[in-house]
Amino acid sequence: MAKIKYHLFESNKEEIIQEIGKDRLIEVLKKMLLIRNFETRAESAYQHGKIGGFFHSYIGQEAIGTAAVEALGIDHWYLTTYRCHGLALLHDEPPKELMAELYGKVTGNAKGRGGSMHLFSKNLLGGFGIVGGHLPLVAGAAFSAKYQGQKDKIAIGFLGDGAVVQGTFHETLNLATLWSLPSVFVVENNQWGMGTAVSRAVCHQPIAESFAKAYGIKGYTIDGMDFFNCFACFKQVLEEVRSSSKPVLIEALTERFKGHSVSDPGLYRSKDELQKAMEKDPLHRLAGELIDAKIITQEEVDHFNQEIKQIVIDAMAFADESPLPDPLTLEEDVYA
Ligand SMILES: Cc1ncc(C[n+]2csc(CCOP(=O)(O)OP(=O)(O)O)c2C)c(N)n1
Repeated sequence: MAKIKYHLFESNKEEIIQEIGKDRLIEVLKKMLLIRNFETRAESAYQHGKIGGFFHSYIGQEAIGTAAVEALGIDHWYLTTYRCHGLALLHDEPPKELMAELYGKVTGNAKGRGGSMHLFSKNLLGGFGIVGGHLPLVAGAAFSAKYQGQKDKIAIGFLGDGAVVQGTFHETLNLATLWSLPSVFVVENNQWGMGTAVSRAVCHQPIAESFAKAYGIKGYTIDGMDFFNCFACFKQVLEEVRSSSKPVLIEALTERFKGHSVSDPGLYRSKDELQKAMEKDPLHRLAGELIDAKIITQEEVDHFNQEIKQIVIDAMAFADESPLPDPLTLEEDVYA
């Protein structure tokens, strides 16, 4: 397979550090620590039989969602896949309610009815379990913002590389372009579908640079392991979408450090490949960069990590102690 030539979005780390400032950057790091701790402990709860159904970890991909929310804010419409825990935390949903949702408890984010794949918030219209199924809804959310004259508001949808080969992806990009819908589509290319390498599933790569051309829209490739590179691109794209009211397609190059889901031992990936991927850890990278820039010390990082670990442990205790939903309420809040 020929090596793919990417044109990475250009960004300047020092300028972005200045722009975001010390206090916000520490908050950003804390958010990434929260996602990492939440995922790690929730996965162990799954293995102890506390969580049923599916569980897809966002570990390795944290910089992308974190940078998007930091650059855009949470007042836009967001939609994502089943890998949705991180985005729900970034939308300030309480870790206790999110953990309780994973445990299927009545105190959960969706009263225990949605589980791991269907977390939501006021502006996060959901995690979705059907590959590519949420993409027309991104167009719908962008349409509603435009129709209601909400000039600042855009819709942003995250998808996996596997969803690029779904009809919904192409139908949505076509319509969003035709109708000038203010939307951003972020392909989180973690190199694998369920066990199929992206090169065996998608006929053209780089994904955004190739497919954006077909729709006459802008396409960018970003380093999904580099918070600063992601942030710079999302910030620019927000202005572009607002002024052009055209969709933009982004490909974020990333890696998931776990199997596709908790039940996947990932035997299709060699130990060496995984090791190389983990050397690019976005959380360690950001922490190291903030230490180098004298924004934080290693001791402070460790201290925050301990504090955040405790938040997650408390969330697990809350979920454990919460009751299961009453079966008699099963048909409440059902719209279809
Ligand atoms: C329409 C549809 N087909 C198949 C599946 C089963 N399935 C779930 S996840 C997945 C792989 C998707 O990979 P990708 O889009 O790259 O996302 P990632 O899991 O890597 O984040 C498949 C085939 C599904 N959920 N929906």
